Amino acid sequence: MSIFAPSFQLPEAMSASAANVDALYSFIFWLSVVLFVGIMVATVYFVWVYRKRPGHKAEPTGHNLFLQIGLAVAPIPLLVGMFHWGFKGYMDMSIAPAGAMEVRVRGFQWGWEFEYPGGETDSVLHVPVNRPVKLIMSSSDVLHSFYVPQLRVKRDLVPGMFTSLWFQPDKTGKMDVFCTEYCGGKSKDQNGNELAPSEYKGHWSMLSQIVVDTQEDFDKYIQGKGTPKDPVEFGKALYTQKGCNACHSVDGSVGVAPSWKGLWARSEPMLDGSMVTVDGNYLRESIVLPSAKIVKGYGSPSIMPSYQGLKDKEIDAIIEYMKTLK
Ligand code: HEC
Ligand SMILES: [Cu+2]
Repeated sequence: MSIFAPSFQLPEAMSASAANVDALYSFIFWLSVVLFVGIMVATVYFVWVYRKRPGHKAEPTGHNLFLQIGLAVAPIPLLVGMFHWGFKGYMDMSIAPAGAMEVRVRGFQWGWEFEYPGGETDSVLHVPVNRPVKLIMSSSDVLHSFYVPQLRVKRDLVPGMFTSLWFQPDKTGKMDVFCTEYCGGKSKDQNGNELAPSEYKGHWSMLSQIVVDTQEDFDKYIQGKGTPKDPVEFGKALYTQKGCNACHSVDGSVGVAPSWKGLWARSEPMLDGSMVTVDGNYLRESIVLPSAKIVKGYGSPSIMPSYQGLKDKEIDAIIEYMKTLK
């Protein structure tokens, strides 16, 4: 490990794009070191050379146009270059490649739940090495932030919407997952009794791990989880259990509320004249905050009650069920 490598300050890089983040980071770091040292040495030198002493009289040096313009213009290509490098890296890290394995991440006070494409869940995330993984994240309560230093990635989980992140681990091993958005804590139990300090829970205990397996070990791990509950079946059950069927049909007939048939991905006019294309974020908002966007023709305020009490998992299942109603 060289002191020129950023791993001298940061933990081991475990993904392909981490190398680029590190290269840019080192470049900016060492550029700052060179400039800092250069400016300090020059300052000390000038302070010494032009110090006040008997027999010397200060003479104003006047204005140097060449120096002034030069110093203003010289940093521009450097700064534009740094911006370009950073922006390109940011875009590469924002857009997941097609065929990435999609994992649902749910943050809550105080922990993480990961759900694999087959519906299996766990509190730690296992991923196969050398395959892109896309995380689709939501929060059940307050702001959280998913941070994995070894991957050099971080993104907020915002209540009421989905955010996403992707990475491609390039070595097997373990990484730490932190929450980097202060999300509260508690020192009392449900009955208001003071807990022992070792029992305190909060932001600091919102820790997890990513375990990068070989494809073979990953397949074994998934098989070991058994057959999970099918989210579509679960969503279908919730449709009646939660009483959505009192207003919404699934066969296309429209009563007091729009039918769920053909809802996914359709474009709809809203009361305020805007058009909305139905996606996960819109559905989530329509369920949790029905009056945020009201479908045209169904009156204002919306007669739909807010379902803030639904768990993230239930909302996801309902959305999965809606997608099947073509
Ligand atoms: C009391 C009647 C009622 C119940 C019960 C109800 N809704 Fe609604 N819902 C409405 C009405 C009216 C609208 C259209 C106005 C609006 O956008 O809020 C609507 C709109 C929606 C939309 C947006 C539809 C679109 O076409 O864009 C979704 C999604 C939705 N409801 C989901 C649900 C879910 C999930 C449940 C059950 C957990 C539920 N609703 C229960 C009345 C209801
Ligand atoms: Cu948190």
